[in-house]
Amino acid sequence: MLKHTFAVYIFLFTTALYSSSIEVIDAYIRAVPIGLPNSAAFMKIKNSSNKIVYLQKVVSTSAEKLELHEHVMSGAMMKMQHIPTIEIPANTTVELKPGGLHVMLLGLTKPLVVDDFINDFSLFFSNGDVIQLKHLPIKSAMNEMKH
Ligand SMILES: [Cu+2]
Repeated sequence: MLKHTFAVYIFLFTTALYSSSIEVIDAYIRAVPIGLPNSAAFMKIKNSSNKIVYLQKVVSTSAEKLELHEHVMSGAMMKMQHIPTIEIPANTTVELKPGGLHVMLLGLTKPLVVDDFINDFSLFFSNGDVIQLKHLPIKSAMNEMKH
């Protein structure tokens, strides 16, 4: 009985110790027709800590290169631009969405087919958090219109 209680205590302690202040919600990758080299990933990133956190790096075997991008106005045209980090202010949720911030996938290594999944997609944050998405859905760009 004593042993049992001790095990529960250890479990609670480690859970509290490693509980993350960063949460990734509603993440998906945009499906693209076969032959197109690039795509993008979108999601909401929630920072429930009292400190600013930066998304610094994304690693996945689904593309040769992954970059953090934003959209900026260039004259009358929207243009994508590579940025070093994505800032997640304290106690704020930042949305990566079409026409805004996104994770750019350059040089796709496999077809991105609707209803399929990407099984490795890791996000590295400045506070040391690493979020590994193992079931990242691939969705049609048409779904984006519904929002
Ligand atoms: Cu881009």
